[in-house]
Amino acid sequence: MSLSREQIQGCLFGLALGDALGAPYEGGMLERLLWKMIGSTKEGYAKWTDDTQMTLDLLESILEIGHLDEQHLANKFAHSYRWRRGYGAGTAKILKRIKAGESFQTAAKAVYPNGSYGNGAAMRSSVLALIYKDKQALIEATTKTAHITHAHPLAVEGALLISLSTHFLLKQLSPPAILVELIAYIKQPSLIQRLDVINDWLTTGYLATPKEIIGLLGHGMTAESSCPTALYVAFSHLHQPFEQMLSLIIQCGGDVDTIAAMAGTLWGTANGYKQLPKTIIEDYQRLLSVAEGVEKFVR
Ligand code: R7I
Ligand code: MG
Ligand code: MG
Repeated sequence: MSLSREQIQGCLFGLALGDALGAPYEGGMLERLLWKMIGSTKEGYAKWTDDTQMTLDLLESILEIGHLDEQHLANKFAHSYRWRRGYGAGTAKILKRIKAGESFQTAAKAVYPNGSYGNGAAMRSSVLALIYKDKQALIEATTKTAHITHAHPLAVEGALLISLSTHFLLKQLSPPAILVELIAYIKQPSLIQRLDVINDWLTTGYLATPKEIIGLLGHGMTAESSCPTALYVAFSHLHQPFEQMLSLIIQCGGDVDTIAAMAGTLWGTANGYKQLPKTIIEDYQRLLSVAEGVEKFVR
């Protein structure tokens, strides 16, 4: 089954909108104050952050050379790095090392010896499901691209949660069916435990409160404390307006831009571009042209 333009644009714009509209609410007082000063273009459009930048890098790298090449992608990530995009502290250091000529394999373990378990690989992984229709190929591509900056198994499995969920949403599986599929691939106990919580909430139709979401799933910058949260919020709001889902994410606080980017990309994939808010964000034309490039590439 070929992908529709609606699905491709929905996946990419759902992510960028979640990121740009969530960014003003990320972190504590200081981060919010800083984003107030630098978070919009001179025309007044909301800016997106590292989440969208790395997603664009990933797609543009593949479109440019016609396939996935980790070194090409690592260089692209490194050259796109700007502190103003709000990168995670460990990722910023890794990207500076790569730019200075260090191999990504050693740079990825230079900050945290087992590799980062942040959500930085997961936040850029959904779009891989647009490129790789075969599940096994998608798993390999997700794992490879995650390793460039996030070698820890929790970060890799967090990325798989997002890319595989996107894959199954493109196939129009229901959230409970997707959870069954995910549980078959995930090995990290802390992720399985959270998937079980989500399964309970979804199958009983219980709508968890922000306090329960924060307590049982999390709202942090690590993969385990944000990827399951994004899954739950998206899966419980697939038939609600995007704005309602965003409002719940903002109420949960914490890593708002990234949870909204991950939930947004799932929501946009399932519902399509036309259902997304009409808000114009930074570089709207660039996003449209990358989506068009993907459409041509996968046809
Ligand atoms: O994962 P990463 O790229 O961060 C992405 C987040 C998103 O919220 C973006 O929007 C941006 O704001 O940053 O960045 P990393 O620095 O790799 O990981 C994020 C955080 O997870 C780190 O700053 C650490 O607090 C924590 N972390 C770890 N802490 C201890 N030991 C990640 N890995 C480790 C670890 O091995
Ligand atoms: Mg960000
Ligand atoms: Mg974030």
